[in-house]
Order: sequence, then C-alpha cells, then structure tokens
Amino acid sequence: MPLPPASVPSFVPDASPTRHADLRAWVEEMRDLCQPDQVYWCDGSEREREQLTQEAVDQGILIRLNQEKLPGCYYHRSNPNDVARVEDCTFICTRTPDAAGPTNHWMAPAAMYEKLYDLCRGAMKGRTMYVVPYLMGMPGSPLTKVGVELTDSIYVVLSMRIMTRMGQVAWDELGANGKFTKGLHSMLDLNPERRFIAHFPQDNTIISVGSNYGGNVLLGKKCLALRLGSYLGRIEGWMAEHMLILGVESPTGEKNYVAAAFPSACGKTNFAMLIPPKQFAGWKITTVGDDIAWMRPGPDGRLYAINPEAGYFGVVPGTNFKSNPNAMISMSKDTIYTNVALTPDGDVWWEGKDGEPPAECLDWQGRPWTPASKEKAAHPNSRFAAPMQNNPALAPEANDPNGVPISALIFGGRRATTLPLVFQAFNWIHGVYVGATMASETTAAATGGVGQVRRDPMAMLPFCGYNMGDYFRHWLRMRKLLKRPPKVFHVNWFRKGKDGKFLWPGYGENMRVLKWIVDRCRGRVPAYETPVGWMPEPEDIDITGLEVNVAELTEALSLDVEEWKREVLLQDELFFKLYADLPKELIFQRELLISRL
Ligand code: OXD
Ligand code: MN
Repeated sequence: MPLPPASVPSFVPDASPTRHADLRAWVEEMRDLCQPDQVYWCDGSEREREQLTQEAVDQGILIRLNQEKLPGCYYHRSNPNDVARVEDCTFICTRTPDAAGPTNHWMAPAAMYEKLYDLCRGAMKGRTMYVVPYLMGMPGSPLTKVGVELTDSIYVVLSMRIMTRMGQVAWDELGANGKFTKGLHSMLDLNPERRFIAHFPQDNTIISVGSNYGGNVLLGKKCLALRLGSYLGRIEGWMAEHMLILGVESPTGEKNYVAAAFPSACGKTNFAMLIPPKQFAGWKITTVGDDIAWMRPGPDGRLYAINPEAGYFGVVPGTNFKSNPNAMISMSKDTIYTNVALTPDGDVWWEGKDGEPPAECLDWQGRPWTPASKEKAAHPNSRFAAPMQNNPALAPEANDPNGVPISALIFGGRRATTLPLVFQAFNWIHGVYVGATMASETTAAATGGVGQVRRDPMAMLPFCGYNMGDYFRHWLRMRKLLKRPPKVFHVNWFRKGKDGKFLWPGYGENMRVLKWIVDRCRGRVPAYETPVGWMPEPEDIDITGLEVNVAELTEALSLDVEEWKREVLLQDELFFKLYADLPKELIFQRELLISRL
C-alpha cells in the first residue's frame, strides 16, 4: 500500500504559542513517540491557510478547482479503502466494559493505549506534526470546550479550520491552565487493518489512526462533540446530541427553534437549510446547526442549544438547487470537496447535481468516466466541508453563546413502512421511548450494508460515548432539570405507498409538517389521540400547491395496527441487548403501547 505523501512545510515557527504546561508536556511526549521531522503550531490565520493550502497542492493532497467558478475551493480524493466512518474499528475504552455498554466496542484502556502507541511509534518520521487548537462552541459559552488535535494530515488541518473555530481563538480560550481534550491522529499507512478510532472518556482523550476520512479524523466532530461530549454531558448535566438545530420565523416575526435527530445521511443538512414553499410566503427557516446540538437547561427552565461546529460536512450526491439551494450556495466558495467527480475544466460533479452530466470527467478514484459508465462518478458518501458563514440562511443566533431555546425535539428515520408522516409523543417520558426505539434503513455514511432497518436510538447508536441504558436514564433525568421541556415529535419523510413511490415529497415541503409541529408547541392546532401519539388529521397539514392529494396524505398519516405490532416485536433486538441496563420507564412505555394497540 503506498504511503501517503509526507508533508513538510517550509515555514515552521519554532516557538509554541501557549504557556500551558500540561499541553506542552503532552505535545513533547507525543513528539517523542511519533518522531515527526517537525512540529507546527497552528494559529488559524489567513496566511497560514494560504501556505498550508499551497503545500497541500504541491504534494498532490489537494487539487485547486476552477477559481472562477469555485473561488477558494479545493478537491481531495481519499484512499478508496477510506471513504466512511468505520464503526467496527471505533472503541470506547472505559475502565469496565459495562460502562461502555453492549452497543459499543470496548477495549481496556491500558491495552488500547499500548496497541496504539506501538502503532504510532515513529509513525510521523518524514512528516510534520501539526498542533491544531480548536473550540467546540463559540468563545464565552458555558457549553464550549477546547480541543487540541495533533495530526500528520494537512487535509485534517484545513478541514478542522472550516469545521471548528480553530487557532488563536482556542489558544485564548484555553489560557495557561484550561481543560482540553487531547486528540492524536496519524494516518499511518491508511491500512484498514491498522485503523482504530479510540476514545478514553476518563482521560478526555481520543486517538485515531489509519484513516483520513472526516468522520474518523476531524476529532472535534463525532469523537469530541458526540462521544466524549455525551459522556461529559451526563456528568455535567447537559446533553450532546446528533441533532440539527433550526429557527422557524413566522410572517408576524414569531420565532421558534427546533432540534431534530435523524441518522446519518437522512437529510439533516437539507432539513436544517429548508426553504419554505411559495405558499408559505413570509415564513423563514434559519440554520443554527446541521449535525450536532449541545443543550443545557437555561435559567427559565427551557432547554437551550448551541451548535458546537462552525462548518458543514455534508453529503454531496443528491444536492442541487431544488433539493437544497442553501447548501449549493454554501459550497460555492472556500470549500473542500472530497470524492466527488472532477470535470476537465476544474469543476466538480456528482449524481443528482443540476443540469446534464458532463460528457467526460474523472470519477472519485481518478478514473475516466462518461455517462455510459456503469459505476457512479461520485462516491455515495462524497462530502463537502464548507464554512457555515457561507450559508445564506445562517441564523445570527448561531454565534450566540447562550444558544437558542428549543420548543420541539424531532426524531426521524428512513422508513418505507409503518411510521406515519408525523406524530407527537404524549409527554417527555413517552418521547424518550419514541427516540430510544427509533430505527432507520442504513445508508452509505458508514461502512456495511445499505438499506437494512437498524434500531438507532436518538440517532446516537454510533456516537454514544457510554452505556446506552445510562444514556436513556440521563434523558429521563434531564426532565427534572427542565420546567418547560420541549415537546417531542417523530417524523418519517420516507414512507412509500403500495406502488413503491414515496408518499411525501420531502425537502422544502417538509415546512408543512414543521408548521404543524410549531403550532402544536404554541397550542394553536388540535390533534387526535392514537395508540402511538397525537396526530394531525389530513386537513391539518396544508397541502395547497402540492402534487400530493388528500388520499396520499391520508396514507402517509395512516396507522396499521398489524405493522405496529411487528414494529414492537422488532424493538426486541434493542431491548434484549440492553435489557440489564434499560430504565424501567422504557419497559413500562412499551407495555402501555402494546395495550393501546
Ligand atoms: C456525519 C455522519 O458525517 O453522521 O455527520 O456520519
Ligand atoms: Mn452526523
């Protein structure tokens, strides 16, 4: 397997920018271990970005795209064996296996440290070790955390610069004594046999080796903001969730915020950037975040959320000016594209982009591609990393250290059958049960089969940094800290009719369901009680101007008791696995559902 090109920048400053003694000692220790040719301390400046980008271009790690069409945009091809998160190689190394729980892979911390340090010994010879300081959250927020990632990948440095608040701002927040999450990343030789993403919650440490794919190596995102974040949130009384956050503004200026959990590649970015259909003149959706929410009780007893990230790492295929105009604009400048197709004029292309496919291009592996080719030009999990500042719909509150008050939490999955378009949980505890039992058909965001129904509690199955049973208990406990908890909903944009066609158009039209949700939160619309929760009558969802007719909407909203009985049985998969740790409230909720059915 070819070694990734070594990165040796010519501008290595020799002085570290921090007086933080523990941090300096740790960097020294890791330098001794990994033996890079040099250590480069990042400051996040524009000059640094230009220099590192030039280095990456010179080494063939990035390709400069057509700067007239895509100013500031670059293209990266990953090793074909390294295109998605690898759950089988992801470990939670708590002291006991029980603390990690049956849904996580576990290894004893000492054994994992030994294994990974062995792999890292001398691994950065001929390379530079970059010290990347970053914030998850904005300066001054009670929720904000500092992380420092040591990496031998320029692609990681430049992507972290987009995805987080990186550089001097983090050195300032850290000060001389602040707490920080340690992250060590080395690509090694990108051999999947030596690929590990290991979390050590009790040491606030992450070590990731053998990969250069975003979800495995941009350590602020899934590793810190979700896995370690969820662990810390339980101890510190807050929640780290795999949720987008959006603002809904009505024509009268009323604002409501909702957070929504969907499994990977189920349209979180599209929902977060939704543009209301023309029948909703005067309504506006603004994006606070598209992937992760950190939430804590506020002084008024409501749940307040921040987006700890500063950029979007979105799935590209299927994105176009119809499905998500705001994402298209977000990735029109200062963006790193990974594993899409490259056209002869230095533009990018992917399946589902507006317009005709190019007559010829290079596919994500650099092979000639034409519309007659059998394989896809862009990898189904090809990605864009774009600064959130590019998003025309960015909520100004996305930079507010206090966060936004959440009125509704929405769970959803990709389900062809059974789950109706929308329902509302009876109360918080029932909402926790709805979230805990949610399921979705698997997608290309993680390696493994695509299209199988998998239980994915709160869309956190791959991201919960401790025992899932304790995580549910934490959700139940949060209720006690909230005087005005959000209402909880479940949606399914992906239900199919008997003819195999989607019953609901999705995308911007989801505004119609979102309006019902917001109106429910404000107590403005009725709902009727069903065995699974409160539901709208078809006439409560405005379908003017839609191709969907009342019969289709009625089908999208229908409940089939026999299907639901099967659904309850399918939940056994999760209930058996977690039985020893499951809070009794969830077992009771299941009994109640069965008796209602
Ligand atoms: C992501 C994921 O990249 O969930 O956000 O896989
Ligand atoms: Mn995600």
